[in-house]
Amino acid sequence: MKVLESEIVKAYIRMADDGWQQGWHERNGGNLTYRMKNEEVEELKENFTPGKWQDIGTTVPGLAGEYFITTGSGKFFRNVSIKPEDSIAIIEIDEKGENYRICWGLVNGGRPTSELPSHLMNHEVKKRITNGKHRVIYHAHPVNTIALTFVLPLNDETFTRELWEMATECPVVFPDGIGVVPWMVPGGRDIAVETSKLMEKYDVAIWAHHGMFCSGEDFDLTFGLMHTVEKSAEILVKVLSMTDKKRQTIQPDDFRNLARDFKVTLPERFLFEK
Ligand code: 2HA
Ligand code: ZN
Repeated sequence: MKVLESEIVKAYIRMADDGWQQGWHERNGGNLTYRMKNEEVEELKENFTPGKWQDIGTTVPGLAGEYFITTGSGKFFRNVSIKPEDSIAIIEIDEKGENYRICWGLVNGGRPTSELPSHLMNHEVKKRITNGKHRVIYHAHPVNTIALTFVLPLNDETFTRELWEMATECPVVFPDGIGVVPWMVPGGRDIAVETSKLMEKYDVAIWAHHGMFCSGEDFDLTFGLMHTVEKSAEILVKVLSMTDKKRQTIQPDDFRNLARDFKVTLPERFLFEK
């Protein structure tokens, strides 16, 4: 089967385009990676022309032998649906988890996303703790979430609680909460280590003054998670633009009642009295 005819590649391209249409991917902002299933690799393998092994920039032994679909470094989400062969790639990880090679795509040259270390370290954590269920890591630059990193204290408790309060569905969609990484230089191993530590606990990590990372089982759930967090952030930006004091909001006991009826566990550390 041709790569661009496969359902999983079509779904990947659709998600990239959805992100572009949301306004989360100015220029070359953001990146998307998907850990392929064996059967998806098998059906496309006849198209692969593996290039040279290259250093990942970190070590991910838990991902040895895995294949990923990834956006290219410096490529624009705007172009993914129009010229996918130029914008995205399928890469293979070596047996030690130290190197990758391009098997398909990036036909005009280039490398996988500049955030490959963060993506792969997040995938390694999520593959382990979800028994392989999570396959998608998504990084975008959504405006309202970024705006909040200039006004809220940069800690997990504040971001989780404030965003939970903005929409009743939020604690059900991200019951484990949200992690926050202080400003760091992007692209390297250090920020990847900090982000992957948060991914041990959460499916969402916010990078201060930069953007957001989400992890999920499939494209719908991961896109939906980013969308829900960003919409909640938009409501909070509007509320804070009107007043610094909410007249009424969802209270800790309301969250406990919601948790009981919706059968989710909400950690008590987010249900503090204010
Ligand atoms: O340009 O978003 O974090 C891609 C990025 C870097
Ligand atoms: Zn970014």
